Amino acid sequence: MELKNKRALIIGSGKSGIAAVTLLQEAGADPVLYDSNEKLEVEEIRKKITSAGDMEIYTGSLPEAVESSTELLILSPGVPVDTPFVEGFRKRQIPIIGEIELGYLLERGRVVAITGTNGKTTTTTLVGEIMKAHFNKVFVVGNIGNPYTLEASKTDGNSVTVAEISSFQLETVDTFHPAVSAILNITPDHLNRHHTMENYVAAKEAIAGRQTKAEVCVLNYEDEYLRDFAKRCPAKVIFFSSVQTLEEGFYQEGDHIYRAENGNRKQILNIHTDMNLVGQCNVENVMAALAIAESMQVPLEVTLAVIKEFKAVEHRIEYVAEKDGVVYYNDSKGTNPDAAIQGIRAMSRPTVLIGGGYDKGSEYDEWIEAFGGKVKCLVLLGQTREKIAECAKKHGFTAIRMADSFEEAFRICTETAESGDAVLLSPACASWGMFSNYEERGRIFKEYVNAL
Ligand code: UMA
Repeated sequence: MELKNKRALIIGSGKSGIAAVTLLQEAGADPVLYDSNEKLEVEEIRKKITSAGDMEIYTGSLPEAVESSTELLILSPGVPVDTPFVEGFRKRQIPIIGEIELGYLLERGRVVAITGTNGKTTTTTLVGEIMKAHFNKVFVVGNIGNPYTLEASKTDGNSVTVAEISSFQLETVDTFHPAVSAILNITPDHLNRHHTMENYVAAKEAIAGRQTKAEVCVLNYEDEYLRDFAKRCPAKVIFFSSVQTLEEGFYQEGDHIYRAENGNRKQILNIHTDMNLVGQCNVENVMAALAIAESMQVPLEVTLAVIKEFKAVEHRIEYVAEKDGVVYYNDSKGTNPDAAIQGIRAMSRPTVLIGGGYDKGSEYDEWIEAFGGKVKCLVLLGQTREKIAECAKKHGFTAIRMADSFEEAFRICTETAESGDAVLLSPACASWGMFSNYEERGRIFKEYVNAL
């Protein structure tokens, strides 16, 4: 796609939108930035863009003349693709792309792309470290918080880009074509945005949409959606499984991960002595990373050395501190029930759990069932607190306390937890509405803990 002289309208003035401005300017396009939030000040947004000059920036409503002169629409990940506003552009056949596609237009090297409902950030970070140990020029981008558009123009024939990609971002890809892709798992999430599970699954599958049999797509054998997708996946599939022995692929058996290939099996690592990461979800993330690294021809000893050193990512079942015999864990990244199930499973002590937040249309039954006698008190807050409380009572769990603020929730935890217990922030909900993002929620939690 030619960007030169194109009048490109960027929707959203968050991280993604701001980064898109610079890329478009460098490519010779004429970017216009728009944010539908009327409370935002144009001049405040301008300050965030070093090269803004007198470029057009609008908030609240968009002048008709800007809409009609737009030749390319760039959506931030948080902008739903089916709003009447976006539909208007689609009807006029204006190309609509997102951050990942825009970055990819300038990509010169090889791309590894990782998606999945859970484990994306850990796997992307780990794969990024592995690639950095073997290749000279590596970029880690995408949903992880570093927009692709910030790095894409620095890529070259020898570089490797490792991209964490959300379902939101996959709705707006077109020519995006990774050398290696991975879908870690698919469980219900973001259904308020995608409306149906079919749409959500289709968005995830788009990661491999342009791949060929000469390229690799890494899939979780234990995920029914993904086992089904393997039948029609255009790339060569490498499976991993934490449950059963595979004839081909990576699998966990007992305390070890094995690689089975062409009738041979090789022991790769011990999940206790060769890994710092804990929990079944992390064994899966490591297997996906092993498959990706192998597909990128990284020597196994390089990959194993990185895995051995790798520690948990911030906000993902992160140990914070022990205070008066109570251990505090920050799992703010547990933004949906499935991720939060992994959080609770990783606890080995009686746990006071903070849950609730923004309503993404999730169901909480499986999460509550996963408490398994381990949760001594569930402290609820946010938009979803009543819905979760009702669900918990339906499952016979009544040790619930309601909090009107995060601070109050934390105070209830400190009053309830006794020496030998754990306090876990793993809310099963997004942070939006109370915080700007899950990172802020996690940081504040850690501040409260450290202030004890
Ligand atoms: N906005 C509009 N119109 C709309 C909707 C939003 O103008 O219809 C404006 C808002 O007023 C706001 C701006 O868009 O000012 C926000 O854009 P955004 O929500 O896309 O946020 P960014 O700061 O650009 O961050 C995005 C991703 N955010 C989302 O997907 C919601 C970040 O993922 C990502 O790190 C960043 O781009 C760089 O790629 C965050 C996330 O929560 C971590 N992701 C979800 C998840 O992991 O579950 C998918």
